[in-house]
Amino acid sequence: LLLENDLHDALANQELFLEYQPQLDLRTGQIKSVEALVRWQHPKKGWISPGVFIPIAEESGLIIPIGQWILETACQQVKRWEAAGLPPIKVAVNLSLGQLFQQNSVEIIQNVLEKTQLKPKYLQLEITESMTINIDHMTTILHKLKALGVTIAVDDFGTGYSSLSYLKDFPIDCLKIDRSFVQKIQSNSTDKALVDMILSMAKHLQLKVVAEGIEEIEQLSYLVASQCDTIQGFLLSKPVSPRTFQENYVTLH
Ligand code: G
Ligand code: G
Ligand code: MN
Ligand code: NA
Repeated sequence: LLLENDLHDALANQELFLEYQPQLDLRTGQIKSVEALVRWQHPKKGWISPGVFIPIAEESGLIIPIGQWILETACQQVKRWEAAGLPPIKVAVNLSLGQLFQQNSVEIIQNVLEKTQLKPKYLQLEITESMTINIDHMTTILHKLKALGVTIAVDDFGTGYSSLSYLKDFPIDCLKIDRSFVQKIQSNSTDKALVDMILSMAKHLQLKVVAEGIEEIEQLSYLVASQCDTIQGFLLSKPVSPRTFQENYVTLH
């Protein structure tokens, strides 16, 4: 409850900020996208993990203003990089269930795109399998979002307990293979089989795949050989500030 009170002030006090983790397009060898990740520098308690405060934000309803701020800041940042001379970068933003199921969620996202003047194709929204609890409602919302021109990714794919049948209903563009599978490609034959299965299924369903949590060169080599589309992980870069991304971008190309 104490942390909830602090979180309430965090937005106004500018204690929240975004970092961006680059994603490497394996076909072109270029950085064409980033994932936005929220951080909280608490004035007294120091760095607090989103793994801790996002659930608090979700339970308290603070995820609505915080989520809106995240979305707007991320879209604005892409425009800033563009103004600084970088080629177009797509930004992936994590959405919480409460954000998507709030009244007018689609209009709110549309307004952010209009306000920031970001072309919708440069925004990817990340949902999770846990959001499949109300398939009908979710399907309606996702189709409206797709109509705006944004793309949809399923985050942490394979870790939920949901049936795969939502893949028939949801207009999904991309699967993000959870890092728990990727990190054991070398050591665990079940994890390797699951990664192979996801890649094969995605190909048949014409979905893009982002493999997350790549930390070792062997994992990268395997994913290149398996024709995975995109990778994200500490091997390439940890999440960084907008300035660091911009400065390193030139070096990486
Ligand atoms: O960045 P890190 O690995 O510490 O993130 C921990 C968790 O917090 C992850 O599950 C991640 O999806 C979530 N998270 C990070 N940034 C955001 C955000 O902007 N919005 C939401 N809803 N979740 C986020
Ligand atoms: O749940 P979600 O996939 O949105 O969470 C992304 C989180 O994963 C980020 O907080 C980021 O810090 C973390 N992450 C990104 N790359 C790696 C990696 O290579 N290894 C580990 N352990 N974590 C990573
Ligand atoms: Mn994510
Ligand atoms: Na993930």
